[in-house]
Amino acid sequence: MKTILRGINNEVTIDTKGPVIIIGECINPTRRKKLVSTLQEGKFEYVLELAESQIKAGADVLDVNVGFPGVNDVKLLPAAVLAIRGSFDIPLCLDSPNPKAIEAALKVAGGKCLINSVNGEEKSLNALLSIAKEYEAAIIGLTMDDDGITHDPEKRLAIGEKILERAVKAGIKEEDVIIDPLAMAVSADSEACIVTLETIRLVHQKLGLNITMGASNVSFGLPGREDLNSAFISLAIMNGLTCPIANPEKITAAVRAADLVLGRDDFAVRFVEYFQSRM
Ligand code: THG
Repeated sequence: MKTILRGINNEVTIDTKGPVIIIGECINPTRRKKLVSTLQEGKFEYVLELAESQIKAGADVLDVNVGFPGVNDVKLLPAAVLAIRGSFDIPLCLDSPNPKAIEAALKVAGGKCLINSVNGEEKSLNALLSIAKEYEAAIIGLTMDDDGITHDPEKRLAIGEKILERAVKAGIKEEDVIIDPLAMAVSADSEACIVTLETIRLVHQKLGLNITMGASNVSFGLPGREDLNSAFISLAIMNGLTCPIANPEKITAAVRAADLVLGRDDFAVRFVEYFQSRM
C-alpha cells in the first residue's frame, strides 16, 4: 500500500514495504518555550530554523503544530504553513485538534497534506472526513473513540477498521488512511508499549495500511529518552510502523539501521550516506 504526499513539486511515497518515512515532530510548542514566545510575537524565523534542521537531519515530512493555551490556531496554523511553504518544498502534516484550523491550513498549503488527526469519535469523523475529501488530503486515524482509549489491541484495530470504512464511504482512498496505534508513556504504564506494538502488528496484518505514531511519547518522564525511543521504534518498524512522527536529529540513525537490518537498503547506501552527511 502506497500513500503519496506532496509539497508543491516534491513527492514523498510512504510504502508499507518501506523504507521508513520520517515525519519531523519539532514544530510543536510542547516544552519549547521559544516556539511559544516567537509565535506569540507573530515571528516565524524559529519555525523555519526548526524546519531546516529537521530536513537536514532526515525529515521527509514536517508535522506542524502551533497549539498552546490561548492560541488562535485558525489564524496561526495557516500562517505557519505559508511561512514554511515560502522556504521549503516538503509535504506537511497538519497537527491540530481544531478542524477549522486544519481546513484553514489546507486552503493555503497546496500539494497533498496529511491531516493529523481524525479519530473514531463521531464528532471527529463528521467534521474531518469531508474536509479531507474536499482538499484531497490523506488522514491519520487515531485508534480511540467516544469510549476513550482502550488497552485492548483488538479493540484498537476495530477502531482503525471503522475509521477506514467511514473514510472510504466519504470518498477517501484506502491508501490515504494512515493508522496511529497510540504510543503512550511507558513510565506511567508498563504495558503501554506492548499494547502499541501488538496493535501495529494487527493493523499491518489485517488492514495493510501505513502506520504512524508519536514515537517520542513513550519516553516522557524518563532519562535515556533517545535509547528508549530507538529501541521502541526498531521493534515497531519490525511490526509494520512506516512513518513515525519523531525528532529526526535523534531518530534517523536508528531508522536507517532498522531499514538496513530488514533488507530495505541495498549495499547499505542510505545508511552510509546518513553517517557521511553527519560528519
Ligand atoms: N500521534 C499523532 N500526532 C502526534 C502525536 C501522536 N503529535 C504530537 C505528538 N504526539 C508527537 N510530537 C511530539 C513532539 C515533541 C515531543 C514529543 C512528541 C517531545 N518534545 C521534547 C520534550 O517534551 O521534552 C522537547 C523537544 C525536544 O527536545 O525534542 O518529546 O502520538 N498522530
